[in-house]
Amino acid sequence: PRTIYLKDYQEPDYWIDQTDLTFRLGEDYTDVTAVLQVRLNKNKQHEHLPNLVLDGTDMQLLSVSIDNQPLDSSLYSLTTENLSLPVNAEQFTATINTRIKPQENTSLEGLYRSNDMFCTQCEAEGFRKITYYLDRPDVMAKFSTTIIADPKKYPVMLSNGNLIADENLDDGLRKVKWEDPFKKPCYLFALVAGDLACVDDEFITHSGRKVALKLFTEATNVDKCEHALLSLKRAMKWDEEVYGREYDLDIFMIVAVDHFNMGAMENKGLNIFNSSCVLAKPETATDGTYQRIEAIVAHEYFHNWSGNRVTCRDWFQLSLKEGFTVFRDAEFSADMNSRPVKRIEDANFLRTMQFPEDAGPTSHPVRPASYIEISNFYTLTVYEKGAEVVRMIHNIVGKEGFRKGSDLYFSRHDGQAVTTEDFVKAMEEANDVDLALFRRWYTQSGTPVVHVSDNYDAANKRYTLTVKQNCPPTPGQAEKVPFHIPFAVGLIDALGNDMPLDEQGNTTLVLDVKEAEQTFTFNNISEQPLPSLARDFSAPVKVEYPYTRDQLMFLMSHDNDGFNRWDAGQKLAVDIIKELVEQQRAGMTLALDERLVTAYKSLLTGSSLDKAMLTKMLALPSEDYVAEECDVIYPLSIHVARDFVRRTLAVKLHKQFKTCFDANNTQKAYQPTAEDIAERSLKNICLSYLTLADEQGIELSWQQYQQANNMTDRFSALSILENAVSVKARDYAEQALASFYQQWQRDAQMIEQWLSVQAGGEYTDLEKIQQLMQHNAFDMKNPNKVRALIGVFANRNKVHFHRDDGAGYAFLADQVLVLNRLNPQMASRLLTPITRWRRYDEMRGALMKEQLQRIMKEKDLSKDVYEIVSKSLK
Ligand code: BAL
Ligand code: ZN
Repeated sequence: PRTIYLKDYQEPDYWIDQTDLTFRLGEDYTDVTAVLQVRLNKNKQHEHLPNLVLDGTDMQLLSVSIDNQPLDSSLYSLTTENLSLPVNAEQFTATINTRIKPQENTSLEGLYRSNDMFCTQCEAEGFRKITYYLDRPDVMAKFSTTIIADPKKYPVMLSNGNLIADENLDDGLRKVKWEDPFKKPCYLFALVAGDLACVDDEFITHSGRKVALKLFTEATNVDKCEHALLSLKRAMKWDEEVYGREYDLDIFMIVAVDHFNMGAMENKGLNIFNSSCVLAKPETATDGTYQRIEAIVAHEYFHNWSGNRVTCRDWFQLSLKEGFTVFRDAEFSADMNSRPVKRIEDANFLRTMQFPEDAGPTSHPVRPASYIEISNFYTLTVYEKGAEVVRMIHNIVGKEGFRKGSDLYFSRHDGQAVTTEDFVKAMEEANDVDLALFRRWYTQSGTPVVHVSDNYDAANKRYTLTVKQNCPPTPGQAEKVPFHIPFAVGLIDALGNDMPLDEQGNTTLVLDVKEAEQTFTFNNISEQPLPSLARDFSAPVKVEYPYTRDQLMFLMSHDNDGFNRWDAGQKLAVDIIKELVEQQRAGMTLALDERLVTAYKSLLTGSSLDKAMLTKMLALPSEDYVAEECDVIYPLSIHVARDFVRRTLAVKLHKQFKTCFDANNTQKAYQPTAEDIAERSLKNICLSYLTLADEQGIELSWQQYQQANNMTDRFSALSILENAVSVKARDYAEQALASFYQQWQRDAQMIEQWLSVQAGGEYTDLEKIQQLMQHNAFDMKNPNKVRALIGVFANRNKVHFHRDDGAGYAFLADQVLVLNRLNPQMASRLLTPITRWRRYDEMRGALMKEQLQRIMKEKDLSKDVYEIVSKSLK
């Protein structure tokens, strides 16, 4: 397969100004007519008129004409990837008729079927499975879409923009026409047709325009639309207030689809959502689902400006829209919920999931320099690290400066396809700052490590921090130059108070770290302070400072920065769990440092933290995060060590957990408000500890499972029981799973939950997973089901996936090979856990590598899988 390089980017030879599409949707095949108004790109030098080379795969070409003159097949050339047409005018109309088979399209790219409906997914390169086209984001055209179909089967027929015609044809078919007044790249095209119910709402924009909001779903789900519509209206208002961005069409539609590779897609005026990211009601959705929906609905809506009105020049610029939009949705969620808790969740996710990506074989910069398959670059680096890079700019220029920069960016580039460089330039020019060094965040991969040492000169009341940065080598980048790191620090005195750091009395200063080594001096520091470093996770870096365990306990109860207060607890717990891992590996009896018990006890009894924050503080670092902090990963030892800590805390602090549980077990009517979500999460974390302690805890969980008035409590209880060890708990878990299935078997999202709670269950072995794959509930062609069963097993079920004989890895490789043919995007994503083989103990590493080598031998490997496997073996 061919590698595509950013350095080779060139403008296209032709532009397309207008694209008129007609779809005849049929049960066996669909015919597509594309009428393209094509114009020579005069920005480029041409000695003669080049051929028009269009992208297209997996379809049958029926006919082509240029300016209404049919073109004989001897005059054009056709390969499996391109159609090349001769050109003899600078402007012309190309009409292309193709036939496609959405019914057979299991890749879920292009036009495909989900249950009984037609739907599309065109980003990044799915449009080329619909018709021959210049399938690249810098070609922006105005689109119209005509859909002709049987109105009995497909009473709802949607596309981008406004409905401008609707007529019944003589042959019993119906024809509708949609027109999108905004020019767009083809990746934002969408079509939906099906028997769908609609829930209506409206939003009045800041300038007084009425926008019709419509959420389409299967009729059985109309009672699950309220939260998404509420979230949408909040997002529309927030974007007006915070960014001055008003919605631009008179209609905004969302469609829920069961078969979807991603979470959702921001097609202009017609967002398509994975049903699991949009549908919710209290009986079936957990608090986590409610919050995810709020964030994703907002994310897709925000793309209308950051992505659609201003789009990407090429796919190397993906983070231009994704990093920026993730930053926007994170700020929205922070405003709607608890800001420090949102920050903790995002930073924790980045450190646990993106740091390993950045240190692994597929590590790449936020703006990659090359790819084989662009679908492989919808990564945590492009999205989440990209958002951190935007956040750092926000931190450097401040809130108002950032708004000036975004205003300039949107006004300067409205209607254009641009680059991350254009974004940085707008921020720079609007604020008169120099971001020259800062740009390295876009081009260098890897996670910088910041080593901090300090010195206190009591005689001169002077405190110095010496900051050294380095970034480990990553594929293709052996040597790095220093990053510009906004490094927020505070100094804490012996009583736990923040010390003033400058004449204005500021207690947090953002240090501009730009060199490999720098020393910062603080004057008038009256006593030896304890530093609080990278406050609010001010940069996506690892910070090394030799805190003692006692100092970490002090920070846990005194740091004024919410993120660092939480992180002190994480550091303490990681340190202790790593010590236990060593004890376990040496065959010693495990002994827990009592200080962790003391720290947890004071959290449960003496702290003034709000409930959301307290819940975060009570959660131990995940096994994945501990693994990320280990030089060599021994997954089973980590599991045993962490489990030992949980059990010990559960027994020693039983009384405190019970008191906290009772205080928060208020049995209110369900509401997904931030306050109630926090209360439930605190109650349920206490319940998980209580269940570890004794049989009474197990009874309490069983009782909660049966009596809960909402899915958050019910599912927490189920998940706790599913992972509890006693005979009684196993019995309750069996009963709960059976009744859960009985009750919810017709609800797709519930079945995904049912599969995932089992897949991650400590007592679900590989054989049970294989049985579940044969269950009616499972469907290899549905990505949500694949993620829920196989994905959760490989990523979360450490005990059974990493079993000594390597059968877990072989199983995963088998599934990747099946999906390689059905849905390559899913196949390559599923591979992730074994691509990190170098991080594991020698035995496991070798077993994982063996499976990668086996996959590599497969004859018809998709570009998606080939790219990931070949990079992992390099
Ligand atoms: N653009 C793909 C889905 C998303 O990031 O919104
Ligand atoms: Zn996005």
